[in-house]
Amino acid sequence: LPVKLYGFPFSPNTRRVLFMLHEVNAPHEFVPVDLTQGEHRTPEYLALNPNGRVPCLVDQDFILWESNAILQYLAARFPEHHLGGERPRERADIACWLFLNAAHLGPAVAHIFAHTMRLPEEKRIPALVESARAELARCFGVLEGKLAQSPWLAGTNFTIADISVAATTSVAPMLGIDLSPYPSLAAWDRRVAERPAYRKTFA
Ligand SMILES: N[C@@H](CCC(=O)N[C@@H](CS)C(=O)NCC(=O)O)C(=O)O
Repeated sequence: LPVKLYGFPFSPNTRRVLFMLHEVNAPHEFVPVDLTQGEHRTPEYLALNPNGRVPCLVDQDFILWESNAILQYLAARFPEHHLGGERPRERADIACWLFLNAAHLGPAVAHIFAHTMRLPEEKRIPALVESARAELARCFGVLEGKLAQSPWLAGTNFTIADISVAATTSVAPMLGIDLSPYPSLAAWDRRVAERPAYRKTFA
């Protein structure tokens, strides 16, 4: 049976999971949740994801939210694609990038988006944008350091670490964020974007 992905097409957190579903060729059904209409706050949706955010994955009787947890689940469910790491240290390295993304990079991007585009002008807080930009620059420096040494975040193999972080960096152009001061990161971003699964996701 196909898995169901509840999500909003323009959300990077949703796209992270769509990218993964395409990578592993998982039969899936996309169920749109329109954030602009508050569909993520309906009782029906909150019964699936009490945290009221997208995405949410439903695999028959199993419900899972938090996009990075979903990536780990799909990597384990489709092990033949080797996207979740094999050995304990490789898995731990991958988790490190997933957490960096969930805790630092993703929220910084979300703050910039909210306080430059999404919120009405009177609710925007410029100081938040400034600190989010500083946080993003710091994280980009960390990513640059790693990607100057290896082609992918977890080393020699493309993994869910790359899928996760690339979904976040994909919104950089829309937010006017330039990756070119980070040449290895920019080259990695282009490398990820050449993957057929990425093209399907971001078409
Ligand atoms: N850490 C969560 C973040 C999910 C998230 O914040 N999703 C946004 C869309 S990109 C959302 O649902 N926003 C609706 C809201 O905050 O009300 C994940 O990785 O799944």
